[in-house]
Amino acid sequence: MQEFGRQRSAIAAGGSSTRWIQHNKKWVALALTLITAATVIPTVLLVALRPSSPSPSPSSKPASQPKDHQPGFPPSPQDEFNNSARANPYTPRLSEPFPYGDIPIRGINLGGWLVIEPFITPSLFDQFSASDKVIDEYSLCKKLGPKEALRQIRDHYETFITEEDFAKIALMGFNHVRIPMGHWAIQVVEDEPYVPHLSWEYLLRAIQWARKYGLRVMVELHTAPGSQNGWNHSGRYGQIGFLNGTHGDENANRTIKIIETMVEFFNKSEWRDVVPIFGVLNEPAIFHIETKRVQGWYQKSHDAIRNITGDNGGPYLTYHDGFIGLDSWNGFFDQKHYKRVFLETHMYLMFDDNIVSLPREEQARFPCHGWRKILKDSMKSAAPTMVGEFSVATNDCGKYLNGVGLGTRYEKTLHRESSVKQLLCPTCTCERVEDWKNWDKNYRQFLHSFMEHQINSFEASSIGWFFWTYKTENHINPHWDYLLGWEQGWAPKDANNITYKCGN
Ligand SMILES: *[C@@H]1O[C@H](CO)[C@@H](O)[C@H](O)[C@H]1NC(C)=O
Ligand SMILES: *[C@@H]1O[C@H](CO)[C@@H](O)[C@H](O)[C@H]1NC(C)=O
Ligand SMILES: *[C@@H]1O[C@H](CO)[C@@H](O)[C@H](O)[C@H]1NC(C)=O
Ligand SMILES: *[C@@H]1O[C@H](CO)[C@@H](O)[C@H](O)[C@H]1NC(C)=O
Ligand SMILES: *[C@@H]1O[C@H](CO)[C@@H](O)[C@H](O)[C@H]1NC(C)=O
Ligand SMILES: *[C@@H]1O[C@H](CO)[C@@H](O)[C@H](O)[C@H]1NC(C)=O
Ligand SMILES: CC(=O)N[C@H]1CO[C@H](CO)[C@@H](O)[C@@H]1O
Repeated sequence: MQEFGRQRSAIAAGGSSTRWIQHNKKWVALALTLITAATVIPTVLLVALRPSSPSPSPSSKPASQPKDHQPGFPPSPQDEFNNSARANPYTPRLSEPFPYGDIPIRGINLGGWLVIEPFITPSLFDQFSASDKVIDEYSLCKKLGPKEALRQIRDHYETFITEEDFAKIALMGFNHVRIPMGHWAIQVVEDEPYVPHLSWEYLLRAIQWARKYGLRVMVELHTAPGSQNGWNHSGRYGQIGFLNGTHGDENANRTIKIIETMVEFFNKSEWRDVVPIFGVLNEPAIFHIETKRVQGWYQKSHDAIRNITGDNGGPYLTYHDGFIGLDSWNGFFDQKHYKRVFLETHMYLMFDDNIVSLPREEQARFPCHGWRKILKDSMKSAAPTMVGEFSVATNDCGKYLNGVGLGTRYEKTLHRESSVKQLLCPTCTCERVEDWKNWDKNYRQFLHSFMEHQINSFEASSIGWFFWTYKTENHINPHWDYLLGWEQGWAPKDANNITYKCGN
């Protein structure tokens, strides 16, 4: 269904955005313990990760921390690891176990924050012209150089998501937040230009905010060294270098080391309750890599993680279906060996030509039968299954979704290897479809029903869902922007209380 996966990216031109949000006035009052948690622990970890390092030095601060950096960690008056908060009355306190399978995961992705995507924050890419070929986080950092990349990316981390957003996310009725991470949070090699380590500090800051509002966090590795899918959101667009090519095995081994470091950190009692799920690797493009090799790597990474946490400890692990169809995983996750593992899938309608051209009424109800059935089958025959990403897009018109100059499936102008397509429908046009201010009542109602039918269907047939994504810069891609939908009324005011249900 989603076999072409997401291919989002951008070249852009003109303009830039400055967002200053006053949110860190209270930072001065912070206890040293917090700074220890957020700075020294990762430093120790990062130092410890280096195989040659004889003894970690807890006093060294990461070089990436500039003098004027003012961490806006949430003030926690008594105990910075206080897990007594709950997100809402339907959700157990963080200190209690979350009953996966009984209470659905109701989650939101923080896309485009600690892993940058042109599709979500075009302004970072708008400073260049197409000829600069700045197309992903790799080329962005390389073009800017270490000093300027650090400045711009720190500014982005600092402003794009703040404590206010976590307060809002709790208010919206969510119980989980999925946070995509780049491998550069832990480690960069040789000539990789990514800003190292800094995103780890912001991740911990975010987890502390989540803790304050009773939200559980799924930390998720969105990029592998070498790239696991060749898409812009893997950090680097182009060839797949994970389990493929000359350095394929080396990159795969490195990815396991990075995962081990992350999991070992979150295995500690201070973090365990607020990070109950770990996404091992986002969207490996298994249709381009040998299935057996990826499955072998899934097993190896699983065993390495459980070697650290024990079979019954540590976070739940999610493994992505790799676009080969959920039923390809039937029998793979043998319950004796794979304890506490979820199969993750991403449900996008607009990458499938056949569904894109259905009438709206049928699109809105599609999740109720098509997706519901394959999820139910997967729950029965593969593993507890989770929808890690979905949106309300019904076409691929979104700005830079496929990449500038690449066209769209919707208008039948997308350039890709797979030959000429039939015109999808006589009236399919991308013109003004993203102009949300002019969407009429009927279209808004369609979006509302499409959104809630998905939610209802996922809850009836899987262990839960995460919308992709919380926000896009200046609502540039409105079908992907939950915050906009929440403000405008096509996302539920309270995710625990929806209006449109599938019926039976
Ligand atoms: C923990 O947080 C709760 C609110 O979530 C608060 O009522 C309680 O006083 C806090 N306990 C400590 C020891 O800080
Ligand atoms: C796999 O690696 C080879 C060698 O580096 C490369 O030519 C090929 O394009 C890669 N495959 C994909 C799908 O990126
Ligand atoms: C990757 O790790 C395995 C052990 O799990 C080892 O046998 C293999 O030689 C390593 N490959 C590379 C290229 O480092
Ligand atoms: C588990 O840990 C032991 C001891 O540290 C090590 O020898 C073994 O190779 C590890 N197994 C995996 C799958 O990482
Ligand atoms: C991880 O946590 C479990 C308890 O949940 C514990 O048994 C195990 O020793 C921990 N692993 C490490 C490396 O600390
Ligand atoms: C659910 O939402 C409806 C309006 O859509 C409202 O009337 C009702 O009070 C809400 N129920 C709860 C439990 O919040
Ligand atoms: C800016 C841009 O479009 N970058 C790349 C993102 O990915 C697409 C394909 O998925 C490439 O063609 C683009 O060049």
